[in-house]
Amino acid sequence: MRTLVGVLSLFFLLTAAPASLAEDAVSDDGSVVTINLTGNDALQYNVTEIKVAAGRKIKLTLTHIGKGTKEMMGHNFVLLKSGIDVVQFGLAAVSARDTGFIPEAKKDDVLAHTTVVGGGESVTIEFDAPAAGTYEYLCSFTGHFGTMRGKLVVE
Ligand SMILES: [Cu+2]
Repeated sequence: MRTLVGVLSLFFLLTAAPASLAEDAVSDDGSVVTINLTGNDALQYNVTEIKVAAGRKIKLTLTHIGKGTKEMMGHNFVLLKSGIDVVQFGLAAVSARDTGFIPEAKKDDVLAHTTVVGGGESVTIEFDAPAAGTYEYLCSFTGHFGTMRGKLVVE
């Protein structure tokens, strides 16, 4: 019986952890929304849906919590304008290494973006929340958009 309780509490601990981490990742003080986004060596962001109230300033920090180098396993955060296709952007970004994986021809599709970081590094950007709507974000490093993407919902 004791073992069963132990197993169950471990189970709850494991299943509860990601959700609480995701909640901790976003905080709103009434004027500024602080977002602590992470990327790891398994091509994952910690949060794939972020809800923000309209009119806020957004302070976003992207931290690479893995060990991969910027050259091999770099991560960034690219927020696209509403209606821009993540896959098309991601494919175009493959050949845009020299410009931080922001393709010159598609830079008008971007609302905000960070530079590329490697393992252990972080970068912070600030921008105004766009108008109410849903906006997609991705890591535009070669091939990462398959798993490293999410939605910013402004309400
Ligand atoms: Cu990445």
